[in-house]
Amino acid sequence: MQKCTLAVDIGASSGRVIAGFLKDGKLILEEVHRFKNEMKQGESHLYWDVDLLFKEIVSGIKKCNTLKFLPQSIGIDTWAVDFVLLDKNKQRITDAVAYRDNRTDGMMEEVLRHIKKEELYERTGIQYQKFNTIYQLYSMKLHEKKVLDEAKYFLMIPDYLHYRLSGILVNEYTNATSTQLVKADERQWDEELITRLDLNPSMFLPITEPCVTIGRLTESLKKELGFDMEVIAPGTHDTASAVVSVPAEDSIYISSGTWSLMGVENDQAINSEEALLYNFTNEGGVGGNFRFLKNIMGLWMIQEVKRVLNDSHSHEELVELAKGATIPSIVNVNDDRFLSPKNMIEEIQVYCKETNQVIPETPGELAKVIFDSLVKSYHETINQIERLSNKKYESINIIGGGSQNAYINQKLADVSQKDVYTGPIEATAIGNLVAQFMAKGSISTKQEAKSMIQQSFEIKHYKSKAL
Ligand code: LFR
Repeated sequence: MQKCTLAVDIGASSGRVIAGFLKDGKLILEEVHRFKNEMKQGESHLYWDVDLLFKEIVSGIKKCNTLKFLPQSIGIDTWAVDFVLLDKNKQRITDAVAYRDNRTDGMMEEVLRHIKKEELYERTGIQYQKFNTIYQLYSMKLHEKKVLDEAKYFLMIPDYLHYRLSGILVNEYTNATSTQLVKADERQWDEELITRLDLNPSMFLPITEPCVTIGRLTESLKKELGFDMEVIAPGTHDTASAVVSVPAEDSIYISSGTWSLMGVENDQAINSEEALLYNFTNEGGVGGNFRFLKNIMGLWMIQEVKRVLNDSHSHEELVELAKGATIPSIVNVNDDRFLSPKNMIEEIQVYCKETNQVIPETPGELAKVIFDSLVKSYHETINQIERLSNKKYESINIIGGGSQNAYINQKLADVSQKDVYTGPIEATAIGNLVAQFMAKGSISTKQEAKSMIQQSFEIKHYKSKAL
């Protein structure tokens, strides 16, 4: 049996259980199990099937036996903002409602009746996104008060999955910050804010830092699996884990997947009026810094186009088709209309019609419009980052699955006139593993982690073509 560490990384469309091995200063990854994830339409809400996700995690752990891997610890990361509530018997009493559900329509306005936009930003440093946990909870306060009153424990999705593994309840820091209910300077729940919104502060647990052992497997899981292991909190927000893997010390990053999260790492939160104006966020990072970044709509738009086309084209084919298209149209990718439209193709076409631009018809044209529009948004965001942090950056690191889109990578290098480096592709799982190695002392610093990542994974370089 070979000892390993397990990272569970669940995104909006798939989840993976990945085994990590440290060998001669390098990190080696083996995918143990991959499974589908999707938003499901319930009676009244879009939701994530968290029971199924937990089953898949257990199936992944079981596969280790066949592969002769002996896991020493496990950590889970997922997307942010979504949560479940438990009652006094620690039983789940809500669905894991998905953030693209329309229950948050109008809720930001409701919350802002109790607190000024500037004050909320100053306290939390978190960007205004209509789907943040604060608005989801407020919607429950207005429409599902009974369930909310019954709730004794608030858990984000990875907290809940860690609870199912270990029986221990924690609220992990990086993901907690995405709720817009944590005080940026204190790194704890903003009880005053929570009380002012007439929510119950006692359902939030004291916040636990990442890279900390939560516990060990429950007795029943130990029996079922035939072994025990530690359950360790990584940066449970997938973006927090991904940013740990940015290979360069001082560069702009884009964590590219369903979302494009573009920003830099800072020691202090920047919650100035200008940062609010550009709607930047200061999410809590692994190791005590802040991820100063902006959510850009990301590959969600092309994933939706692909879905509407009944998956007749692969992502790689769409990238090739985009290269051959000539359509010049551009959409504002950050318009809320693209968050959860019924039909992404029609939404893009209507937008182009409304703005008197050429209407994309073919898959290649649609792909080009999306990719060019993303690059335009990245370029604007670079200018905002440099302005807000009062600093010029030489390069951009694109990490995550979306870093394989050669069309976007080259175009961004050309438009920004900066070096673009891409990889590692598995940034999130790597960051998750690094946090577990840090908890166990086999890696001591983030710098050590970065040099190990540089030695272990391919980083590609896109040079800008002279203008
Ligand atoms: C990326 C991500 C983003 C978050 C969005 C919604 O997967 O976690 O960081 O803003 O999903 O949770």
